[in-house]
Amino acid sequence: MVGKPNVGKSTLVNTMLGVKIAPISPKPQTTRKRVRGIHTEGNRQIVFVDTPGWHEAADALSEYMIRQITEALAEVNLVLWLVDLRHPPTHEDELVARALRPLKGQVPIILVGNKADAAKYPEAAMQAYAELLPGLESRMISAQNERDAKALRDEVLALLPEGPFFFPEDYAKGDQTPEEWAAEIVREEAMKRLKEEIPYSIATKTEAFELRDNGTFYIQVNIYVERENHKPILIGAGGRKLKEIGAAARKQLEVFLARKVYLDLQVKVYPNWRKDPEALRELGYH
Ligand code: GDP
Ligand code: K
Ligand code: MG
Repeated sequence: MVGKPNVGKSTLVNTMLGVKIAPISPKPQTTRKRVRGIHTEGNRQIVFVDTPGWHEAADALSEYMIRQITEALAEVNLVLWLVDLRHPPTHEDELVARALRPLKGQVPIILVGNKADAAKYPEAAMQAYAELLPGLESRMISAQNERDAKALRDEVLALLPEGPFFFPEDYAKGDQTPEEWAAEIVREEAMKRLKEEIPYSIATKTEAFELRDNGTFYIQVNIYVERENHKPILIGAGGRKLKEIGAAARKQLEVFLARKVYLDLQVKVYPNWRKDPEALRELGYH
């Protein structure tokens, strides 16, 4: 699953799997690492790989993100290239097309025009995208529409080569640990509620994840900001913003874990972590 930021890659993976395994938000660069989503159906299995959006690298974090995409492209049997039908192609779509050119003829590449539900001129947009890398099969869909996602999933199943399962039949649908997932959900809910540069400069890390005797989970997640003056923005007046983030994340985690969750969020400063390879490793981007 590749494409520029915000075209709906994570949404499509989630709809295809029927459960949420990747965070979604209206902000670009919500997805930072590649995430696998596993769909098993009888004797067939698809391992979807959701990737960050392609963009011009600006710091160590975005270099990491681009590497996540190129590494994913090197390991897959099929590419779904997502584009946003509401708008004509931009420079970032051209970057994706350029990255996919060497794969043409090596693996099937399907050009997927997404957000058809909200597009004014979907045919014209599709035409313009198709010209970036001519000769591809193409589809128009809405990633939020279950029927569209399932039809595309069936097409993918038909195009994949035969081989052994990569994951056991009873493996969970996502390949992230519960600790990673808790951190991702907190980051998603925080990103949705932050503005300007701050959503991109936060990182989250789960520090504790325990099942207590009373049957509830205690989960402690740190939220890192790059600068001291970002802290009050994240916390909000009277702690309101942080409370909102915590309540929304807790709700998602309770659905995921089917248990009551006590979520403890702590805000910390980690100066310029996005530029520091050592910090990236520490925060789980390695
Ligand atoms: P990604 O960055 O490519 O992974 O995109 P996301 O899956 O995070 O989605 C970005 C935004 O587009 C979110 O606000 C989604 O709700 C929205 N979105 C995704 N798919 C569709 C769609 O088919 N139609 C519409 N109208 N919005 C969509
Ligand atoms: K996004
Ligand atoms: Mg995404």
